[in-house]
Amino acid sequence: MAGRILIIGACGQIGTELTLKLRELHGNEAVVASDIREGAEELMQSGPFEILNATDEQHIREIVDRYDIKQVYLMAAMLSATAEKAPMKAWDLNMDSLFHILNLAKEGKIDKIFWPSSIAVFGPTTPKDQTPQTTIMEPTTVYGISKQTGERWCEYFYRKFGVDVRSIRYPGIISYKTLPGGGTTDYAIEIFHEAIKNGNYTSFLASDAALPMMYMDDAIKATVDIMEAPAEKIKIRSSYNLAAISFTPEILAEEIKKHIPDFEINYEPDFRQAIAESWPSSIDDSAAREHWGWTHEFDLEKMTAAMLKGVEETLKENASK
Ligand code: AKB
Repeated sequence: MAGRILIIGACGQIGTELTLKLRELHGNEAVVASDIREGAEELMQSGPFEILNATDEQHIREIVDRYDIKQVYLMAAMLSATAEKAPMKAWDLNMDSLFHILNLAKEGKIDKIFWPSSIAVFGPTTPKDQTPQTTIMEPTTVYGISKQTGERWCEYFYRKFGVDVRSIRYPGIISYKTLPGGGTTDYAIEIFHEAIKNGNYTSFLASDAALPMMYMDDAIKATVDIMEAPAEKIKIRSSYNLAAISFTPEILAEEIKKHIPDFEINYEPDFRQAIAESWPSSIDDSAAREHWGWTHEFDLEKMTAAMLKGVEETLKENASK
């Protein structure tokens, strides 16, 4: 089969669901999953899989040749909280992997790239509410610095070499199939697991830490939509602001209480609170809506109901294994 898709970081929180969606859309054999370790059973069994370190340029090139890869989704990255503990490792992973893929496209070996950026590109000097697409960006985390730098390089490769690279600034992504690893927004997933298992949760963010968030189904839809849009509609080649819901731990806890009335939340903010405070509370994503027709489906109520159902089913399935 000619012109396959490669997902690097396919076993992560977003990579897993993205791979399954792309296999549903393009056929199992057309989508090659890869990661540094094996992942969920459904992903491993539904199509081709390769163990791949995203910083290993030669191995990436070998896989691109062997499978005749024409599109790459580069989902491997070290997220905000983990990156603060290993700054140079995070920088190497987040930047080297991007350069390997940008260079493959520059050489004409691949046609299209998806590379995720994040709300972490913003910093304490950025306007916090309805953060505009173009504004002050002075990120204070290693992860944010790597994503902002990546955005500049994506735009540079587009302008200079015509590389078709597309990107969105993901907010915190909420899902139940695969756990996230090392993000500041992860509390919004942990809370559902703890609410169902124990009826209480201790949040590592303060009660009023408002952050932009999105349910996984919307994030996957945005990713597929931006990649399928005609090239002329993608007018921003750094990265698009993307938004759906914004809430605080307290507001989320109130929503969960509508389903689990005895649920209790406590607050013990740790180093991740400072990261959250440096990020926007809400995002203006009108450019994505105007340019390539982005719309979201899940509000706080719909997301909470879907998460409680999904986490409960997953916990039951795991218990019966
Ligand atoms: C993180 O918290 O690091 C990520 C992100 C917002 O990019 N979820």
